[in-house]
Amino acid sequence: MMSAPIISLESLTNTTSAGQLLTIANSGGCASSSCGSSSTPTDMNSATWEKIKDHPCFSEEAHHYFARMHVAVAPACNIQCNYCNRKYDCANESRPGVVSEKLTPDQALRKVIAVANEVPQLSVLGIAGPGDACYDWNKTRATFERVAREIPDIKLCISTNGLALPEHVDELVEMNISHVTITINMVDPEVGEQIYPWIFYGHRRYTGTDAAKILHERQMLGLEMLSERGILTKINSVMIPGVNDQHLIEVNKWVRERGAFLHNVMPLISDPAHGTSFGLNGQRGPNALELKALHDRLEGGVKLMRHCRQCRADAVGLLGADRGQEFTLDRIPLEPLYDGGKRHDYREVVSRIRDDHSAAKKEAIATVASVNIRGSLQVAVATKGGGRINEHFGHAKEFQVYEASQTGIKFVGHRKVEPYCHGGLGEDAALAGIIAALDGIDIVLCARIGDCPKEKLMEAGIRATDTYGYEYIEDGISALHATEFGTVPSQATA
Ligand code: CLF
Ligand code: SF4
Repeated sequence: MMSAPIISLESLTNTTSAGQLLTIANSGGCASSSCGSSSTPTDMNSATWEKIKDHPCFSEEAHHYFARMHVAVAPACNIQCNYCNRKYDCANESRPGVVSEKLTPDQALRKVIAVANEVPQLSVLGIAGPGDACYDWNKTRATFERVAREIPDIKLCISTNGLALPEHVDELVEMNISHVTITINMVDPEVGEQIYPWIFYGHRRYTGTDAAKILHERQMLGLEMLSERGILTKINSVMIPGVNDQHLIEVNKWVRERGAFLHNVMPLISDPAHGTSFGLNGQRGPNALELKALHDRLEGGVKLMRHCRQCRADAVGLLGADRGQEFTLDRIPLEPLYDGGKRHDYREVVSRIRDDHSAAKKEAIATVASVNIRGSLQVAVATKGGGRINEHFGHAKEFQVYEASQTGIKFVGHRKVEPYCHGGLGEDAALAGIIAALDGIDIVLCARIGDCPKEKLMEAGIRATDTYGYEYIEDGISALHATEFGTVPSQATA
């Protein structure tokens, strides 16, 4: 597959001049005139594609190009989850054990403007804890109203446990909040009582199965109301081995019947140091292979989200590369004025690159699917965005995992790691962690890798190559697949 000249994400996002951005785009040679998207995928209507094409969570493809930011404005919560310690962020959407910077609605507006001026990929503002965005509704509403007035094209997104959702659904529609996430961990109150010790509802505290039953009914009602009104709903479920892991198959069926758009099954992250009930009583989370096995069993139900990064409640940037610490209140201007120039120019650029990427991806997937060979290849890719194999092995903070098989090329997840390189030197301890994180991977694709880590990976049974550096991910995997399965002479893994 011939693809456009290589354009790194850095060259797009670190370039300050709009003219430079457009020059880069024009060098791509793609003649698309559509703005901000590649064409509608065949399995989706155009109205739905319009809603998700630049939402990095609702579209796996979009997460290569577009960024979200969260503002932590709604800290009050109306339930207790056994995986949550209220000192930290809401673990229904965010990474446990993290304390995010809490903001007033006015501070949030200031921060959103500062980020929008500096991060051209920004497309979505989310409120995702700590606390519950629907329960602490006045702060959620005040924040979204302020931001929508200043930056009308930003998508608004909330995450909720669902208990207080039904009473706000009509306001969500009026406020043009286009994407909602409900965390649903059970549809059976007997499973629910193992996850939720209490809820606070109608001025009363409930415990046991009574609490779980009310929560379940409110979650289902909220989901049905959102579906009736055409709001796209993602369901988050925390996979808790021995508690709800098998049960999530039932959850998937229930939410499918009620119109959910996406199901995001995330691993429980359980650590005694976080002081949660599960952490303290030894409840473990699933490993990467257990999570993948459950994802595979759920295929065929509600479309699965496999690219969630369980990000912070004050995260900023592309999903795999949090820039939140660059935009704390002490680092942003006191009264920034919104300038949409960079975001506009970035979208122009992406529309061209993305169409080229989309065509390359389609052809690569068809090529792999046409090879009549059983078995699959598990490939870990080092990327920093733009859909390319463009990160050095030693700099990678995560690897994106793809499976190449007779069904084509499928994104199946990611593995977080401590980078191998520190101050230009490789660290053996970090490499041991990376090798452990890459359990089950056949081969690593990256932009560059030195002989030393490559040999140590090989000793652990994991091959690595930079042969396909800077190619589109799917192009690289397709070429590798052909090499591995003998349709072209070997070149990649020597
Ligand atoms: Fe934020 Fe969530 Fe909206 Fe995305 S995150 S509120 S839907 S804008 Fe995304 Fe982060 Fe996963 Fe959430 S990767 S934790 S799914
Ligand atoms: Fe914690 Fe979120 Fe659960 Fe509330 S909904 S208890 S903030 S994890």
